[in-house]
Amino acid sequence: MSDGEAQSFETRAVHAGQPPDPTTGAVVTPISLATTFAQEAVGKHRGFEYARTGNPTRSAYEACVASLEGAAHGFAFASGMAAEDAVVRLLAPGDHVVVGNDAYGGTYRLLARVHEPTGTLSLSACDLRDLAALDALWRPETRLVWIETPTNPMLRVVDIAAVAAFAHDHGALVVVDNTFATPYLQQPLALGADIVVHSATKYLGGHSDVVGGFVAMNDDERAERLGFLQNAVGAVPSPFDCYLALRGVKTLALRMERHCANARVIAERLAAHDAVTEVLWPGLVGHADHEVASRQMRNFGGMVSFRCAGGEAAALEVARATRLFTLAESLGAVESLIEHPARMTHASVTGTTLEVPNDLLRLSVGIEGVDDLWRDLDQAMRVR
Ligand code: P1T
Repeated sequence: MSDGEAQSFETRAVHAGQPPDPTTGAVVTPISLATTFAQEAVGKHRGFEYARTGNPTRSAYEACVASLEGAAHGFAFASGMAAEDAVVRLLAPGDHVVVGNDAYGGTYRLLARVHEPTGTLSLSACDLRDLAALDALWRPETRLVWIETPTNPMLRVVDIAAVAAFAHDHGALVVVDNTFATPYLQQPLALGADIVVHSATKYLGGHSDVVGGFVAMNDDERAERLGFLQNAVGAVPSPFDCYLALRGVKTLALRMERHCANARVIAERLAAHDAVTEVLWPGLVGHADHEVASRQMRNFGGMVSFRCAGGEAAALEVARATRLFTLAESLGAVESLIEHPARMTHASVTGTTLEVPNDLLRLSVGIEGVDDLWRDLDQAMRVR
């Protein structure tokens, strides 16, 4: 390979930020537990001083995920919410934020119930697929548009390039929560977004064994401020968390391929099932945002939501009756999960414009054998 030639996503996932350990030759990035690092003279050190500020395991992980997002800078956090909170702290008091009206309940809660009451920001929500709606609630002090795409849990797809063009024309930044798509399926910075956030707890980690968050961006000045906030506020992940997340990221491309393939089969079979009134998966040709998704994503992801004939009671019964699909919050790991957003992950948005239908079930389709997964869902939908 010639020097300037870009390495593939798969190669960077395995190698970016992870050369063999210079001391021992270990091919796996060591879990570096030291909280402090010796200095030869005051201020003379090898890049690390104190582990909240920087840690070698975290640096490797940050370099790897930044590379996967096509970002110059990456910052790891103790959770997705901590990552989001750090981004919100980039705002000045009185700034106006627009968030999509379908987003993770915790994101809305952070914006509306933590930051808005203290005056950090004022908040509006709208369907970000509708630029006229965005225009209608735009204010002179609008500084940030918060996109989640695909959305949680309705699997709507927002046109990142279109919203970024609008926001930039009007002097605002664009954040994309890339948790559902992952950098393997979608590259928000290349599409014009300014900042990418992740719940690394999901596909990046990929194995339901680490809670984490991530922020990636290109702008040097903004990155310096974000790095300051990461250190000053201190919601950093442990070295072991960083090791687990980095280990997960190595197989991201392989896992996403299988998640997407399994999700396609499940979505198509659900669409043909008489206990189901609507299937929400952007890969279906009939999905309202299929065209945008085909343009901005490599594939359509492993999350499938569907609405049950028979309303909430039927949905709760299906959620109770699956065996292989574990009834649990979260998503994005190798094992399949099912949940009822209205009562579980999105209970905090009940009564707001982000409320979700109560006959909706959300599947995180794992990497198991797809026929086993289908048999499980099919038997659960028969138990009525
Ligand atoms: O749970 P945490 O790592 O703090 O990440 C929060 C978060 C941020 N963004 C999106 C799109 C998310 O889905 C989440 C967390 N979501 C769930 C726990 C869930 O089951 O939907």
